[in-house]
This record gives sequence, structure tokens and C-alpha cells, in this order.
Amino acid sequence: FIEHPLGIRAAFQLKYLRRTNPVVPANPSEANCYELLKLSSRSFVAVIMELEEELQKPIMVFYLVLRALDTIEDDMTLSNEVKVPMLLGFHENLKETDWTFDGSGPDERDRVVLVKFDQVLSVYHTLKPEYQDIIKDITREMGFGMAKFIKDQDFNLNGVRTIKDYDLYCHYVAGLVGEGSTKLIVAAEFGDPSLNDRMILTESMALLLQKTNIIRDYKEDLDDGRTFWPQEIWGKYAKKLADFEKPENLDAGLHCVSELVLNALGEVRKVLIYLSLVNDHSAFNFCAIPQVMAIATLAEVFENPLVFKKNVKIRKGTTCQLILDARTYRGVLKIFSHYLRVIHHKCPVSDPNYLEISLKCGELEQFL
Ligand code: RWZ
Repeated sequence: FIEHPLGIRAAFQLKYLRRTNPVVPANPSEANCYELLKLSSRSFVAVIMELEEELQKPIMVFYLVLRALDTIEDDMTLSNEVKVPMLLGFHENLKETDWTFDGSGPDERDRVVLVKFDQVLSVYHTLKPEYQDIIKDITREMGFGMAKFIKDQDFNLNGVRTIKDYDLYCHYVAGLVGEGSTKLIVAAEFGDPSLNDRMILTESMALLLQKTNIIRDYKEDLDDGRTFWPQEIWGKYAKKLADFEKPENLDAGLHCVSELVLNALGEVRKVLIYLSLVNDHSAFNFCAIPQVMAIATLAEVFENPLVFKKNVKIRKGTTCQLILDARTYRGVLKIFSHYLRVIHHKCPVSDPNYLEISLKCGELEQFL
């Protein structure tokens, strides 16, 4: 173990390559679930497939159940009279063996998860009761949270108002995913049990991912008629959020992105502590890979005018390199160190957030 300023013991000195035992579906329902996961999860499927057996099916089922819930929430063809009761009662479907739903609009790309939900249920019922309970509890809470935000008129009319609302929204759509993931990791004995008593660490894992997506997705969300950027921040730089699309407001927009990135960097310290407490290699990869992609994405959107034109993505080659380097704790620290420097160096002195960004990068540097 290496002593570290955070009190972190850098436990990952050996490079883990991949699980050696192949994933073999035990029955047709499991095979169908793997197919559904491939269709629906894009970024998560690879890391889920590499998880050790004990954790793989629970995490797969968990993400498919949440994907189903997410598809209902996202579906603008469902009226709120139909949608809200479905979200509130979704966890009850986990008691059934044959519940399916084909009422989603044809444009919902993940509607197939709902159409074939009986396959997910079939695998869900084969999981250890402890895992089933974790999945059911989180599904109930997330359904309630989603329903609450729909019923909250202010939220629908004005978007996310304060930074507190922003954090709360992120808690419902990501923090709870993190909470369930952590509880499953600890139940499988792949993580330090203290993670369950320090959910604030999990919250930072989830918020760093969610806030990064929200910053990156400005244009797409605006075109869909919604926004998750908190007014408390963007209101300092524009009267309307759509103003950032106009070339004359480019500087204001970039300054706003700086402040949003600075806000997201507030999660980094706790993310590094969390990762130091994951003991299994496959679970470490599962947790670390999305985080290194997030910090790379934050560096990419920072000072980048393209944010106002499209969703900025990191290059495929960069992604591959990140996945390779994120297999050790030291590798993860190096990646964070690199992208924090990129952000620091990109920041012009004329940016109103320059001083705070310098301070934040300097503060984090001592941990890296
Ligand atoms: C692993 C401790 C994955 C925290 C947050 C990470 C990501 C944005 C994506 C928590 C199923 C995951 C695909 C819910 C629909 N939130 N959310 C630790 C984490 C669930 C699918 C993906 C959404 C979506």
C-alpha cells in the first residue's frame, strides 16, 4: 500500500486484464437480457460484461430495470395522467413474472426493454433475495423522484432553478443508481463495507457523471425543449439559456461552461476516495472507467465553442486509451492529473472563474 495525502491506500498496483471465464447465459431469458443490454446501454455494456459472475447479473438486471423506468419517464407521447402512476408503481411490477408494456411511442429507442420486460423479470427472480431487495428499493425511490419532478410545475416551466435543485435532480436520476450500485458491490464483498455508511462518496461518483452529461448535452436538450443547466449559474451570463447559441454571446457561454465545470470539479476529491475503497478489480474497472471518461469530457467541453452547436464527444482512440489506463488506481490518478492540467491551461485569465478554477486545480493536484 502507498500512503497518500487523502489517506488513500493505493491498492491497485497489479494490472488487471480481464475476467478469464467467459460469460455463458444459463437460459434463454439470460441470453435475452444480454441482448437487451447491448441494445440499450451503449456505454455501460462493456464494463458490465467484464464484471465477475457474482456481480454481473445483479448489475445487469438493475440497469435494465432502471432503463425501463427511464424510458417511461422520457416518453413525451405518454400523458402525465398515465405516466405518473406508472412511475409511482413501477417497483410493484417486480413482484410479477410476466409484466410487459408496449404503449411507448415508436421513437423511444429503448422501448424494447419494456416490450420484453418479462425476460428481465425472469432473471430478476433468480437473483439472491438480498440483491432483489436492493434493486426493488432503488426502483421505488427513483420512480417517486421522477414523479415528483413531473408534478412540480415550477420545474417544468422554468427548468432547474437553484444549484440545490440541480443537485437534487441529479440525485434522483444518478445518485440513486450509484446508491444501488454501491450496495450491490458491498453485498458481493467487492468493496469496503464503509462505503455503505459514506453514501456521500457514492453521491459524488454519480453527480460527476450526471453533471458532465448535462453540460455536454446543452444543444440536444435545448432542441428537445428542455434544459438541466441551473438558472442560478447560467442566469449570471445570459437572460435566456438559448442566447448562448448566438455567436455574439459566445464568450458569456464559455464563461458559463467554466462555472459549470468548476461546480462539477467539486465532486472529484470524493470520487478518488470512493475508488480507493473498491477491492475487486472488475468492480474497480466498472466504477473507474465512466469517471475517467467524465473528466476527459469536462476537459473537452471546457472553452469549446462547439458545445453550443452539438454534443461534444471525446475521440474513439482517446476512449480506448482511457479504458486501458484506468485499470489501476495509479493510472486513474494520472488521468485525472492530466485532464485537470488541460483544464487549468485552457482557462484564460479573462474568464471570471479563472481564480477559482486555478485554486480548485491546485487543491486537487496535491492528491494526484
Ligand atoms: C457506480 C457508484 C451510473 C456510481 C450514474 C455511478 C450515471 C447517468 C446515466 C452511478 C440505466 C444508468 C443507463 C440509469 C438509464 N447516470 N443514467 C457508482 C451512475 C441507469 C440506464 C444509465 C439511466 C442511465
